[in-house]
Amino acid sequence: MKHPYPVFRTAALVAAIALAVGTASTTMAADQAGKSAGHPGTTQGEMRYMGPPSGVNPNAAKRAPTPPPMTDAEFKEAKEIFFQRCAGCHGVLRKGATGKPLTPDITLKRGTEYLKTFINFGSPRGMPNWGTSGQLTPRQVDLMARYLQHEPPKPPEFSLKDMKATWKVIVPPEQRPTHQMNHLNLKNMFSVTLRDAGKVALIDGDTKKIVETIDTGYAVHISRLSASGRYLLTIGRDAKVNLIDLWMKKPTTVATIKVGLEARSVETSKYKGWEDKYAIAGTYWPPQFVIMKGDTLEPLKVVGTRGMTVDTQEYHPEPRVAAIVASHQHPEFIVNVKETGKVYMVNYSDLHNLRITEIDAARFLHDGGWDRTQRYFLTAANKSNKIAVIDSKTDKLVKLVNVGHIPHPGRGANFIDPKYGPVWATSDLGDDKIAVIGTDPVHHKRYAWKVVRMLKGQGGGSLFIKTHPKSHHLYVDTPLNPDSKKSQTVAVFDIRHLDRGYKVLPIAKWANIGKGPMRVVQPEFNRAGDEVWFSVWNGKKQTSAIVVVNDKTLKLKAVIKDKRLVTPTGKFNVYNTMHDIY
Ligand code: DHE
Repeated sequence: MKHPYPVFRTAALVAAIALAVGTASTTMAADQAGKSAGHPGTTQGEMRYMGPPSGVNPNAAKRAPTPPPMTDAEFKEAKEIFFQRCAGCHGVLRKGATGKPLTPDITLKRGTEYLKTFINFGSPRGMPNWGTSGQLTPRQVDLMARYLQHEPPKPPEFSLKDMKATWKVIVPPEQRPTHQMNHLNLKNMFSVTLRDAGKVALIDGDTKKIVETIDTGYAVHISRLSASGRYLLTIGRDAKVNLIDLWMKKPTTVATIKVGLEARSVETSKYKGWEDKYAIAGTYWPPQFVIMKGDTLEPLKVVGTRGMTVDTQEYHPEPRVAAIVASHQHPEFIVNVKETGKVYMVNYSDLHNLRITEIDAARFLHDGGWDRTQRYFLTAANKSNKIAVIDSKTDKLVKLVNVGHIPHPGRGANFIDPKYGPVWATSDLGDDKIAVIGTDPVHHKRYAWKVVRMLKGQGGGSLFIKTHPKSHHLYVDTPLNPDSKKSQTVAVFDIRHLDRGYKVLPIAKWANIGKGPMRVVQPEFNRAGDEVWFSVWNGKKQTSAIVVVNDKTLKLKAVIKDKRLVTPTGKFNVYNTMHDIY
């Protein structure tokens, strides 16, 4: 056979001669002794088996060009700036996420001066103007331009063993109550993220009083409820999971674990027969998810998400785990793998023979929620400007629906459109649009999985949209809009008359908490569906509040103020979160 590369021909020839002519007796003796003459500790048999030349042409493996020099102190400073400000968009390994890839094969070709200009002035495609905005000094801009031409330093992996080393069962299941030991109306309890305090507040939805604040991971991202409603799970940005038992006399953390270095999502098993059995947490770093025991958080199975992208089918080393939901159709978790654009249907019925159905959706999967039948999962591929519709019964992609610029639904909003029947809606981060998508392929087939209306809201910078089966209002926040008139108010549409536009509710003004960069964020209904809660998210040292609006009258009902309410953001009503009502 003709060997592709001359160097290998020579090597193969030498090896063949050595094998054929070589000192047979020495070889045999060495083999019998289990040793190799030339490679101590390895038998000739192993040498022959494992040592043939590689098929990779050495010319294809290039020596990396030399990046501009940096001192250790400069490298350390640049690394800190990168992880604080840039990793969220460009990824820890700079392979590209919502921001462009910035690996040395690209940046070295651009060079220091080009990169400095980019960092200084930003770009119309979303790169902030770090220099001219004054957020980075000219010295730091130069530092970052040089840093980006070096190989990205890689944070450590986090294995099952690492997780186990952090795992604590504070109250073992056998020492926990067998029924609810407190008199709280748990179904109307709210778990509220106190972002910069590293806590959640449990707020009684009836009395509007804080029942408890509980220490959690750093900047808890979301709370989820177990199917029975007994356990509340939180996940910190630092990937710490808290399992809180709401049945204890005083709701308390009964187990904790750290599942990685950075995370955003946690969920528990909800399929019939599997309620509360498993928990799952997804991490941004390392890119993986772990399935744990539902009542102790014992880590059982870790699965990496590195792999090929759905479109160009190239390897991505850092596909972060975004939203996770529990299927109601099968014993499955539905896991959004962000940068590769895949939705994993992870069947947890047999963890030793794990079955994952990999669905190709679109890149940059982020958040999403169920349609009203809880069969179809609608999830935003945010920078692809699409909503992917997943059929959790057949485990197939139904449709990729084009919507506005950077859809950001949270879990979205389900309602009955007077003209188009059952629909689900998302607002956008990047424009003022609200896409209303038909979700009923049985009775409203011609509208199913189509944008049936494109409403116009107050503006871009929307993060969350919400309604409730008992409400005829659709609330749309705009906390990231640069205009405080929009970031401090909320738009509300009357679902019966969507073409009439929206009313604006002055939520921050109603809170009456004085000054600060107040942002009104994330509407959440109470259990009855007759009031809606908004966070007025202020600076860490300033007063924040929660404003409760009467959904029928759209009038102010209550303002929750308490010095413990530090930077409230997400709110999760126990009943609605348990039952996926939104
Ligand atoms: Fe979130 C949900 C990621 C910034 C408040 N956020 C989610 C989910 C993901 C995510 C993947 C879905 C989880 C799920 O359903 O399993 N969020 C990210 C980010 O990567 C991002 C853009 C930047 C970051 O560094 O974290 C980000 N998020 C924010 C905020 O700044 C918010 C407004 C305030 C905060 O507390 O940090 C914020 N994210 C929320 C909330 C939800 C959420 C309240 C759940 C909404 C819901 O109704 O389900």
